Amino acid sequence: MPGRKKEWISLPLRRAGRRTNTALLILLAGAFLSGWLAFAAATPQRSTLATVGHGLLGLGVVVLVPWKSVIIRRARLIWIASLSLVAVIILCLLAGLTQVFVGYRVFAGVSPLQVHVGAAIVAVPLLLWHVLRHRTHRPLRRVDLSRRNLVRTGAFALGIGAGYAALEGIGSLAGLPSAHRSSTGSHRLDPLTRPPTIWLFDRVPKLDGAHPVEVDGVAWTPGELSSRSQIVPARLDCTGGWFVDATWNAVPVSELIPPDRLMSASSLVVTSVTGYRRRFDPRDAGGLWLATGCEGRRLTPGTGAPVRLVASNRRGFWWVKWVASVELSDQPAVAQPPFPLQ
Ligand SMILES: Nc1nc2c(c(=O)[nH]1)N[C@H]1C(S)=C(S)[C@@H](COP(=O)(O)O)O[C@H]1N2
Ligand SMILES: [Mo]
Repeated sequence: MPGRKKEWISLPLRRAGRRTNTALLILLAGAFLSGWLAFAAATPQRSTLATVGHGLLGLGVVVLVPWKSVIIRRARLIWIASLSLVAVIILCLLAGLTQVFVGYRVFAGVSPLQVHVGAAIVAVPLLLWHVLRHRTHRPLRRVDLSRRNLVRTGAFALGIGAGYAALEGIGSLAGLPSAHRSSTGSHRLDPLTRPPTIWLFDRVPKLDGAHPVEVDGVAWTPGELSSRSQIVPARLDCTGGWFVDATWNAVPVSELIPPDRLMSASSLVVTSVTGYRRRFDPRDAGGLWLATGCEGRRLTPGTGAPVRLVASNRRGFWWVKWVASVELSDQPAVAQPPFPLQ
């Protein structure tokens, strides 16, 4: 009996209401925060945790779509800003799913992950406005902590976990790119053909191949660095959604600075000729290298020639290209914006 079946499906949806909205608000805030953390985390291990959490929270938003649709259909008045919010969140979810299941592709100059992040940033003011508009609604009530509601919340969380596992399973059975992504969610590219990546507004500078690098007051030519270099395998994992495993021809920074000077500093600042810079904890100097080559070839102008930083265990934006100087500083390593601003 089709009528009955419809009733059976719509029964749980009748509960759509305040708790759906509260759950969505928590999920969206959590997704934004975990996405931010996944990028900001200094090491891949931490960003893996944040990435998995981010996926679960995002899936939670998808699961609530039927309930939220009921609420939207019931509304007497819908503001354009609220409709825009819906559109932007749908775009954000689709771009995120594309990134995971289709892989790293650039469509019309932008990657799915750039669309995902851009949509999330646009969603913030719209969501704030939407929440302020409806501020008379109390998001939480005592009944939310009733046993029955806690069980429902637990079932919801389990459902999301099961959905996540199912999607991963389908991805690997179907051999989709999701099955081969790294634990940070990035897809593999070829180290020799990857296109050069600019963080935000930086530019590839015109540099002489002999441009020296000043390390703690001592000038080194690329030739001198190259003659002291070793072969170092390291993964460059860009927050743009791709990674390369490559061997780098590089000199450990810790070999160029006396250990006692290094250890008495509060941080180590690596600055590009363009002004782009990152500040590191001196205890992490063992993972920092000055590279003049990649896969046995000299660096190309776009990928940091003549000298770029290899920051093993750090996401791509820490790998300063076109290094001008490596300096010791008495400011702590946290004294910098979490992300470069150029
Ligand atoms: N000076 C400078 N260094 C930079 C960047 C930049 O824009 N300017 N981009 C960073 C980012 S986001 C990444 S992922 C890597 C990319 O290195 P590649 O172009 O060699 O692949 O360089 C990093 N180093
Ligand atoms: Mo990056």
